[in-house]
Amino acid sequence: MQSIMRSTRLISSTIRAPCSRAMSAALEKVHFAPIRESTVSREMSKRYFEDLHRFAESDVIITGAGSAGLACAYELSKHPGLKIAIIEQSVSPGGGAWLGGQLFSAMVVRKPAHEFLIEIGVPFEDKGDYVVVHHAATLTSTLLSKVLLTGRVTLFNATAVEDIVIKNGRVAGVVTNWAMVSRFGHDTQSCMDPNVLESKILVSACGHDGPFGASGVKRLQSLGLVNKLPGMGALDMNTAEDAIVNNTREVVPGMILAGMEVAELDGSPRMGPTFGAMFLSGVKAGKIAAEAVAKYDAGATTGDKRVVAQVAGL
Ligand code: AHZ
Repeated sequence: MQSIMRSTRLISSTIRAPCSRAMSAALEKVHFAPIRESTVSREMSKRYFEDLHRFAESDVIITGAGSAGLACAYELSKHPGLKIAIIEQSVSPGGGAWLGGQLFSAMVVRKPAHEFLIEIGVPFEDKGDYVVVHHAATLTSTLLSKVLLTGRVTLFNATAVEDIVIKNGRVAGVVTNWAMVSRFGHDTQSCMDPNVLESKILVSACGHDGPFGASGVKRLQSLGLVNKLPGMGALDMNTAEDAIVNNTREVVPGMILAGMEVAELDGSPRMGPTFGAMFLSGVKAGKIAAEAVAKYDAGATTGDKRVVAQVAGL
């Protein structure tokens, strides 16, 4: 009851004010201010390339803007000094969080993850042990706007992470390409060299196995940095969510896993259409990442000789 009241208050507080006088006047006879086509082009490309230039050295890079990656970015955006970039292969960030299960619109979130919804201001219906967000899109659109409007997180969408950088015994960045090139380009041209972004910490939140999914842990396996990659186990909601959050961790120096990639690596069960673990895993990954950057900046971070040896095939 309390939460329904809370959600009613939230909805009524977002009801739009009537059209301003200036807007009403502008609509009477529309005539846009003039602009040159080249100006539009320069405004876009200048900003994009300034961002790329800036994030060539980042504090934290997050691969994947699904529910876990976005929750991680939200947590990290609380740290004003951090340079945070999200790399998302799809044009539309949000991963699987635009809908609940089987393309139904409601999203079920088990407690205690409802605390995340309260923190970001998403209304829900309280059902006792769990809560229901009437349309998953309210969660994803709210989370995205919270993350991007801080100005502390930059999103590179339509860009895929193709590989990781390993230097001095730790993960030190990502190798990227336009997603269209990663997906369709490599077989059509002899050379499609990528770009590189360095980072102090990488959070891999690529979701479970699929066309791009689980690409972080799959690369760790091909480099011999994890022994086995069992893939997520069969569905069991009651064990899956605890396991993913509790096992969210730095798996290799410099690289933290969040969301379903944790289950891919551990072989722990999937949870299907309940999203609480994704939020809490993302938040936990954000906290681990912020601490790891502070350690890195204090010069207290060391690499692992075994990582270097493994990658070099020694
Ligand atoms: O496009 C992917 C998606 O938006 C993106 N991504 C994956 N590989 C990438 C790469 N470069 C750039 N190499 C990449 N982007 O990562 C995002 C993953 O989001 P997701 O929603 O698929 O994963 P999640 O772990 O955040 O949330 C999983 C939600 C699921 S799956 C599931 C089940 O199957 O049981 N249950 C839940 C709640």
